[in-house]
Amino acid sequence: MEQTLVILKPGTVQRGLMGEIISRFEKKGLLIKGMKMMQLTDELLNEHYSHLKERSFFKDLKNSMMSCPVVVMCLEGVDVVNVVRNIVGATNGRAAQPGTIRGDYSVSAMENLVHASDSPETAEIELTRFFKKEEILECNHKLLLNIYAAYEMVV
Ligand code: IDP
Ligand code: MG
Repeated sequence: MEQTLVILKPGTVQRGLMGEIISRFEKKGLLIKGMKMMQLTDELLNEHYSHLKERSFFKDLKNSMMSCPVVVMCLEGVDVVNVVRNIVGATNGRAAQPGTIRGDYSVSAMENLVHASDSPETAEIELTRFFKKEEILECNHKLLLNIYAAYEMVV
């Protein structure tokens, strides 16, 4: 089944929104396969945000992401990359739809609370970047009974 990386950014941790945001993913029916707190480094962020290195806000973005520990999560589900991007909403919190995490809790383009992988290919690379193999745990897919129809689950 597909997996994706979510990062609860420093803004989420500092504003006491970790529980609220984790709860949205749980209530949707997504499996949490890995979760830990960590302090991000300049080196890791140069890699993670390499697509933004020419942008004027790159240094500010890295400083923000290093301003306190973050929570990294591995979520699993059918088509989970798209499902999570829809729950998270558009990049700029001011433009994100109400009902999405960014639409409900952010008024900023940078301080938008959550990172979520943007494709299954990126998700694989990003999960390897933030988790050791043994930190992503097995769990019984019987937990998904009545969350998906049997024919939807390609385990
Ligand atoms: P995404 O997080 O929605 O996938 P990306 O374009 O991958 O958006 O950008 C990564 C992060 O860089 C964003 O989540 C946001 O924190 C920051 N960012 C992106 N565009 C801007 C901008 O125009 N101004 C300030 N920060 C930005
Ligand atoms: Mg992105």
